[in-house]
Amino acid sequence: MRIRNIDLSLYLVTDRSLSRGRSTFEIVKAAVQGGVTCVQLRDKKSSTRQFLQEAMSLRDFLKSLKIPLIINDRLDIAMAAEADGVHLGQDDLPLKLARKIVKEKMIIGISVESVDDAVKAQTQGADYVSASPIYSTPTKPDTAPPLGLAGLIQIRNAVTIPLVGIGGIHLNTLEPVIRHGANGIAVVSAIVSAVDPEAETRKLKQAILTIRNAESQ
Ligand code: TZP
Ligand code: MG
Repeated sequence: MRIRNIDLSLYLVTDRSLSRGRSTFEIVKAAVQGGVTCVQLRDKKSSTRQFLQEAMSLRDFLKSLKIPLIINDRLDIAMAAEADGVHLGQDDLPLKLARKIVKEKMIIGISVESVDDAVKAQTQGADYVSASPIYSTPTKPDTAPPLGLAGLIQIRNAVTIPLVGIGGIHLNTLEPVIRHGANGIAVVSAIVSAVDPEAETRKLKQAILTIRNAESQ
């Protein structure tokens, strides 16, 4: 069932190949202890069955904690696992069709690489957009050119739905992303490749809260 008012403050995107031999479940558990507010299962390598299995065990774990589970790319797996949502890229199942299938029962997030993408996503009923990538990142070499902070600001000014930044965001680069209006940051390597994912998550979360507190003074 869809969790309303999704908190995107610190959004973990998983990647087993960058997890230093640790399982995705182990990383998610540590990240939850550290304070992530949303988890996306992203798996480009597993079979459908393995992907589904992982989605189901994460769903069982996260449900009791009321942390939303979003499935990357695969609406079928999101539905079968009864996840909270699906995250679609510009080359995945079109948002309009995904919305037609799930109606209002599921969160749909969209990766956007331009103002036009963002406006279209909002018009077609996306629940949030991720501006992608903010900075270039070795985690995903095949991205569009980085938006930078200038691109992020343009997207922020163009849409009212929640927005996260993704790509090259870690402890030393997150501040301007939050200051320029992102509702949160989505990270892969900052958490999954950390020597201590729980401690790193805690630092990221604290940094976000500190920036927000300073802004509300
Ligand atoms: N989409 C755009 S950039 C990216 C994805 C999945 C990877 C972000 O990884 P990192 O390690 O946080 O830079
Ligand atoms: Mg995709």
